[in-house]
Amino acid sequence: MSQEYGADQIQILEGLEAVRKRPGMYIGSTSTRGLHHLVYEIVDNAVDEALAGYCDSIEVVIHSDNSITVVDDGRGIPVGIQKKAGIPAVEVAFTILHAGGKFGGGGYKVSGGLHGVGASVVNALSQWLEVEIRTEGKIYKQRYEKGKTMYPLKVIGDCGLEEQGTTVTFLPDKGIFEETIFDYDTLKIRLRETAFLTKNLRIILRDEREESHEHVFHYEGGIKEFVHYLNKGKTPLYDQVFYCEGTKDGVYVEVALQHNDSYTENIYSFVNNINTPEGGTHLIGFKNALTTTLNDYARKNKLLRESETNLSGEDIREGMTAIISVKIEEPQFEGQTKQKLGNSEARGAVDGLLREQLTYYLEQNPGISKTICDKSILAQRARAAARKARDLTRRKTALEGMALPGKLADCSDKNPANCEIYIVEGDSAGGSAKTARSRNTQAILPLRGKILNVEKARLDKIYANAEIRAMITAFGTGIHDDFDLTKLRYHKIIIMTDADVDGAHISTLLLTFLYRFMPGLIKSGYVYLAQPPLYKIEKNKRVWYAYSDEELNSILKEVGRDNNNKIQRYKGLGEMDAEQLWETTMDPERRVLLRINMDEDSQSEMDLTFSTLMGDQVEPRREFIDANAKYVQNLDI
Ligand code: 1YM
Repeated sequence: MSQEYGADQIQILEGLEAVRKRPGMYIGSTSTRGLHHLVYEIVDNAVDEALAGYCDSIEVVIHSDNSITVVDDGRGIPVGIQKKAGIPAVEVAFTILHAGGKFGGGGYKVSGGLHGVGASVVNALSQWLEVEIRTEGKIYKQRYEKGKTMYPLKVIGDCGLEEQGTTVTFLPDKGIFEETIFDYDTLKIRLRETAFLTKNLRIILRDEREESHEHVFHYEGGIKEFVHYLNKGKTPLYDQVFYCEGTKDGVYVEVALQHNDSYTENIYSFVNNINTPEGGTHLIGFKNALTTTLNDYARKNKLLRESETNLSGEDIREGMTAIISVKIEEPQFEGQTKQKLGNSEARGAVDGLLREQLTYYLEQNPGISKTICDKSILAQRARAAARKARDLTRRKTALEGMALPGKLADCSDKNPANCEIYIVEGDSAGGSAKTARSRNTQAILPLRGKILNVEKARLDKIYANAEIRAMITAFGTGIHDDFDLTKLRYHKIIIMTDADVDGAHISTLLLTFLYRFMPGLIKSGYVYLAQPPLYKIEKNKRVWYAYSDEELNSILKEVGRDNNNKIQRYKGLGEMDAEQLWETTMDPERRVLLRINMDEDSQSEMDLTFSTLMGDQVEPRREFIDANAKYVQNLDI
């Protein structure tokens, strides 16, 4: 071994050692989110190969020991010696940090969060990793343990000349991750999205653990089918999804959109298949073109009179589902979280292409165009009414000096970090809760009956709704553009409803409202569900509470099933007296709270969940509830 080679090796190990020391810096976290990111990193390399036009099938397998295999049918990672490092390119890719920058030209380099350092990071964080490459009639193999090369790349057999591709198998390091069990549904959602974004690519996901599953994702229509899928639970206003694609200034652009009869806008933008939740230049180009083109069309065809003001972008986007996907050679990501596209050429490319193609589409489909314009004009009127209602609320609160809602029993402590607010269904439960609470830190806001379903109401109605206004003023944060998390008056917002179907429905309505109008509360982890017990068991003056049927059975087993038992099934919170409510559901020392999480990796799926649960189509909702029955029981949304 030459001196230089030794020095290089040391440098390599130091590189990967840094990843093992600070895994969070490279994959975001060591929670299950980070764990799943390992799979995405390897899959992304295969997707890059598909985008470059060499691979059309990717298979992902979860093995029974929770190791993962990813197989593609691309060219295979190069096995030739890389001059600078003196080792095969594949070994460079897996053992040298920042070796992600691909060699050779052509195609689009996906450089999202990790800027292509994916393979080496996954290797560093795996107990072991094996790579197999099929190329030019030979099968090559190399194994690493915790990032260290176990033997030089070797040939382990022959294969057909046409048989080519890469297989990577790895086992995440238990010493690094808090959790090493993969969740099938999490991978399913992400891989489905990837397949939608890569027309014609076939992605197969298979689970070899106890409950074996398999899904195949293959969409010839790409993002057009994605829009269709996202509008599944809704009523589209016209059948045909608008779709266009093209390349301008080196930027490949695809846009798909369709309106439905709801009032929410669902727009997702992607750069090289990476979600850009904060948007950026491509999204600005999209919004510009959409607003200008529709206003031009509406004026030209006298759908908008001269005396009337232009439609705003928001009016046109009401009830619209859209995907904007661009592929670009050297994406620049900006903003604090690096999730915002900065390349100025993307703006012009999307704007130009969409203007051209949408104008043509509107002219060819006058029926659809009129539907879109009519909907936008209605939205414009409703928005004017909503503005009035909102200004009124603002002025009122200003006049009354931020008067808190009359029904609110506030707490005396004014430090938000110590304070919690219980949103309680019904006056009677509200009454018990007010008696039961610890006045110092617990506030109670009783709501009457079912709150408004915000998925089915326009803004003006939402702002006019008394229960919703009560929540907005009690929280103190404001809403929408005025939302300010620092003004939040309670760091725990606890939804407390009956443990029955109606209660679950009310919780869902409340969560939908919070998700759509104050997502910041959920993202920051301030929203909780209280868990009232289902049963009270009494025997010889001793009392137990059970929060599920299983718990009831195990308590009965323990105390003995005989005539001395008194079992009471609680139908509602109102049946509990204040003391029982305190003991079981409100006492911070004894209660169980479910914190509501938001999976930031699959925002489109989260939107779909809410619109399916709260939308107006019965069939998709039933399918959803059937498919998720085991989760719904826990209400762990
Ligand atoms: C299951 C994971 O990594 N496939 C894959 C990776 C590469 C190539 C093909 C590839 C890329 C290029 C040329 C190029 C990578 N190569 C490298 C590096 N599947 C998986 N398939 N030839 C083959 O980009 O020019 C890194 S990834 F750097 F070694 F070339």
